[in-house]
Amino acid sequence: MKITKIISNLILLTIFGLGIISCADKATPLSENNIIPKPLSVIEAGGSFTLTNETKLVGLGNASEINPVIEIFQSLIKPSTGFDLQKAESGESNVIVFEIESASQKSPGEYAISIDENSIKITASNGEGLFNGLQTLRQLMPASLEGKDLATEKIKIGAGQIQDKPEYAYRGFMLDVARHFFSVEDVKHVIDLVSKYKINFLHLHLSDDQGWRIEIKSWPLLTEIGSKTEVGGGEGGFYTQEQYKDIVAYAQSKFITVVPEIDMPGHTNSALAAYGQLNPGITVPEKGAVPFDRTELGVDGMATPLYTGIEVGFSTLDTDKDITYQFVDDVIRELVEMTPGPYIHIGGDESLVTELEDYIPFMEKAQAIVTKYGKKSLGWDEIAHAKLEPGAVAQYWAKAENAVLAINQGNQVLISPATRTYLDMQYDSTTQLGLHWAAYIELDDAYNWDPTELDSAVKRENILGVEAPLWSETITNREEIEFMLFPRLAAIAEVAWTKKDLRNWDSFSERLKKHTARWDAMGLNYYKSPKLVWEEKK
Ligand code: TNX
Repeated sequence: MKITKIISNLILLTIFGLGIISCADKATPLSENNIIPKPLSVIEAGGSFTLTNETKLVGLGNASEINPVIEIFQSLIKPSTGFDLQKAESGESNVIVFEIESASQKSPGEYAISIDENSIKITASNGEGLFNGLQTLRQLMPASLEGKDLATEKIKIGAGQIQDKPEYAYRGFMLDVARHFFSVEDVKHVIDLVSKYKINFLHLHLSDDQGWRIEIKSWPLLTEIGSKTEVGGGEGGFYTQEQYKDIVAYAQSKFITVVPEIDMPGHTNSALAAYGQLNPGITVPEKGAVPFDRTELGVDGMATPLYTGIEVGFSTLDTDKDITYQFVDDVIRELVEMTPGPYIHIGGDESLVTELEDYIPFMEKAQAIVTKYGKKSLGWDEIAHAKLEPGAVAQYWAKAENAVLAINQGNQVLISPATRTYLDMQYDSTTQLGLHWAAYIELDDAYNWDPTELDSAVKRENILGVEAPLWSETITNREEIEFMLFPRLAAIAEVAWTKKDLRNWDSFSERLKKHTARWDAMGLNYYKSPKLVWEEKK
């Protein structure tokens, strides 16, 4: 072979070789992102940004709002890269800028990201917007970022611009800690998971027939007696006020507002088991009734047995007695004292043994107490039979006609149709966990609907937002929570965040399929829905 030929072959090999290397290191173009929920607009540009150990983090604007978000970013990057990213006052290249604009036009939660070779800049009008931007940026980085192990992958992010803002201001998830109790650590884990999908409200269902889960200092037997069991007869549990405040603060650090629920006047057997004075004398179904030894506590003879079954609708507070309203006032007052968010949820569902003529004044008085303590009431859709206070919200779960009653009173509705958003419903008839009284809810059922299409009287402006409840009659631990949430929570989060005309199943399912690499890296126990076409894993 001639020497020139050898040289030209060597040159070709080098170019080819470099080509392979740079290919492996290439950033995914921004337009090929798999961001969930889908942003408002993504515009791709040439080039990419590379994150290194030298990348500096710059905050512009109100430091007390920005620094916590920067800290979340630092701890997100550290485990899989080993990078100890430092803050800097300013910088021209290799910087990530977190900016809260003064006099911003952006709504709360809205953000923009611009990426070029030298910098990434996230801008927002508040910390929540920056945090949302961070959750998007996280999904532009390799899946290995979600794992705990050190990965060698380079972090390259395709250049371009993202504009994004939520369709609905309230994007909620509800956890039923009454039917089965979940520890503070489990609740924090759930907060971590749902915050990745820009969920910003956590509704805690804190009381039901089977258990009272929040310490109320003025009525101590609620927890001393009422918390002692759960569905199936386990030991139950409750949050002390300190623990509840810890959950609230943790949620706040992820820009999630806690909405505490005390379900009334039905779903109250655990309270009636503690304080017989509240009981009008209706008995508990035998199946699931657990006598509680009160000899040392000397409780009123009207107290009911504890209850571990799942049948609903048999209990009610005595709506005629003054002591009942003292009870409601004390409970709401103590809840308000530890709840910075605007809403107290007062339940109101399935009060099947409360006459409507008793139910209506009860729900009106309960709302007035919430208002007196400076908060707004949320209640299940039946609450709309009562006169609603201004700003009170009805949570549509079963009956569109109740949602319409609320709207006709000038109030907004929170959308949680049991047939679409109930994460305790089985995926299909073969899935072990869950119930199916409302529907089987496969991934596409959770995705292919829109809050504005439920009833012609429920218009966009009547809707505060969307919430996905996880009732826990059949759910007992963290792995089971994960299984019922994922992938459906990702679908509902997109329904709540992304405008209807930007959403479609083909795009969602394509993105989600690739997105599951992140769940694999996290070790998440998610349901492998047959609605996604799974590629063989090598
Ligand atoms: C209905 S939804 C209920 C809950 C149950 C749930 C089970 C609602 C307001 N009430 O008490 O846990 O069904 O799916």
